[in-house]
Amino acid sequence: MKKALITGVTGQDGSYLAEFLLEKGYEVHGIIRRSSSYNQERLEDIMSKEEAEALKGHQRFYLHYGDVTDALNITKIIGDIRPDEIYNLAAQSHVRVSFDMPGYTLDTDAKGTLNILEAVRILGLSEKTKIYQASTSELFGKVQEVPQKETTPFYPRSPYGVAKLYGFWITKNYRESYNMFAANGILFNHESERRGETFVTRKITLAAARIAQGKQKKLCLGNLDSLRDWGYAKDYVECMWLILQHDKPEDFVIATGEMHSVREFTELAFKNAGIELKWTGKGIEEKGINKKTGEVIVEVDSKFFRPAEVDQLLGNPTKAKTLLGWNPTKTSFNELIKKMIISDMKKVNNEQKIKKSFD
Ligand code: NAP
Ligand code: F7E
Repeated sequence: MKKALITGVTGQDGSYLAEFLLEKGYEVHGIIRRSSSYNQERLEDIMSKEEAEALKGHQRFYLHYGDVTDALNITKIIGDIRPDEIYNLAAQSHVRVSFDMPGYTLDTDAKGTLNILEAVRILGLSEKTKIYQASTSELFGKVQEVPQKETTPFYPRSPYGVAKLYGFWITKNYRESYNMFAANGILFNHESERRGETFVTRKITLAAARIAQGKQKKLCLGNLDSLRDWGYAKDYVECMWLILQHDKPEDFVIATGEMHSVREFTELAFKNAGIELKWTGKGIEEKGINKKTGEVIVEVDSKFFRPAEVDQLLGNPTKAKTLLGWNPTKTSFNELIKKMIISDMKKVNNEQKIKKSFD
């Protein structure tokens, strides 16, 4: 049985990847941070299935306390497990927050990656353990070419992007220096029902569901003109695995090849929640109005603007399609929004029920 170790297992991608690898028959180990509040919500499906399996003596999912900034702890965990594959997904992954916490973002996203590579090397696991590094389209930042592919020069625009740039190059450097199977997936934005609530897509789908159910009056957003290549997270974790199954370690752009604006995402999300929007005004004065009621339900607030913005991202997934046989458009843009809205409509509805039972 192959063993995989996932850092960032409590996150959006980590939880989907753990499910995917368990389905493939792996023994899966995840690193979780000690927290004063509950942080395993996204793992609940796995945990309930695993509880039953553990009772039958078939446990295949294990959690370990750790933090990628703690090199000793990471080395101990890797040494104990001796995994066949490591997926390094742990990160301070919020671009806006990286401007507020550049030092912490550096420690986790850059030094954390080094800690994993170095642990594998000093433990003598370089020939056994393959490493996947969660690189990002934020490396392209102020884009030097449209669409972006594996050879497009990088120009990161945030402390997050710059820290991830180190992660990218140190992964490549360990591959070239020590002959390790270490590969970067340069993933463009990918979203889902499990997306963190402060990323723009989830912020929009949750607000649309709340506004549709009369639980919120207004949604305030930043740059509506921003353009992103948005895919579905569940499709993207398959690619992480495919990258490590390829016959040699290489870096891959993972994207849909389609680009949409934040405005377009907002419009479609509200439409799926049963509200038709019309736009008036320009720039900071732009507003989204409920066509039926005339109420202003979307506004622009400059507090969501970034010190430096990435205006547009569009990936070219040809290499992944050709060499890995990956299908970038398994879930369309419309389907992605529909899935998120259906899930958030249910969530908001349940919130009401839960609240009522306490009244
Ligand atoms: P996410 O939901 O924010 O999850 C991040 C995970 O990292 C969480 O499990 C978090 O733990 C953990 N973490 C944070 N700091 C840590 C530390 N110091 N030590 C150990 N664990 C730590 O992110 P995601 O969307 O799943 O993304 C997964 C990875 O892909 C990240 O590296 C991200 O930068 C990268 N990426 C994401 C996208 C995207 O569009 N989603 C695109 C390209 C690249 P807690 O739950 O305890 O906070
Ligand atoms: O912003 C604009 C914002 O925070 C997308 C991370 O997973 O993908 C993600 O980074 C765009 C930006 O994601 C709001 O200015 C407008 O242009 O959802 P986001 P991101 O910054 O693209 C990359 C690939 C990663 O690697 C990261 O880990 O939307 N925007 N209004 C807003 N963004 C937010 N968050 N909130 C707003 O109100």
